[in-house]
Amino acid sequence: MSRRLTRTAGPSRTTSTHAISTRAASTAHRSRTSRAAALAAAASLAAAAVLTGCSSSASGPELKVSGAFMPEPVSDMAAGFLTVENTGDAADKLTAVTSDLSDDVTIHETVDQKMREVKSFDIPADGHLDLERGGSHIMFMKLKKQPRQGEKVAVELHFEKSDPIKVALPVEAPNHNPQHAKKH
Ligand SMILES: [Cu+2]
Repeated sequence: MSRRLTRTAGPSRTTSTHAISTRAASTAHRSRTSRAAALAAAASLAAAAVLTGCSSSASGPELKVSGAFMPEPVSDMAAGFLTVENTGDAADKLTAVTSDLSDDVTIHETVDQKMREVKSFDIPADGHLDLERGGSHIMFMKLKKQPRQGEKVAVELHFEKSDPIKVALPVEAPNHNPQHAKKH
């Protein structure tokens, strides 16, 4: 297998450029106010719930995907990047990604500028998972066709708890990097 590929893009002499962001591990965005509001709403709706058959206020992961893209591939493999935000009160995991583009799609982390496959990525409660250049990413091997800039690649994200989410990755320029502006 040819999975153990070293990164060749970018200046390999410098070591600090592609440091992995640790922000994903922190749970920066806590919003207790919305939970309090939800509890109040749930209390006032308790009687109504009897009529509608609703269970108590929903809890669990609440996932939303943003910032997805794929740099135009320059070989028969490609990478995908995106952010999964979890506004729910329970953690989830990204466990797999599927796509018509490839039968060999895996999720990779990057350690010491080398990437390796992982079984899953944590998506903390009130937190987010960032797949970004120089760090964790979706890996597409043995592409069935060569997507071009301006096209979209459909993928389906699979999670431990949440239902799958379909995402269309816009294909951007090979060197596209939205993270570039915010220096680490
Ligand atoms: Cu990879």
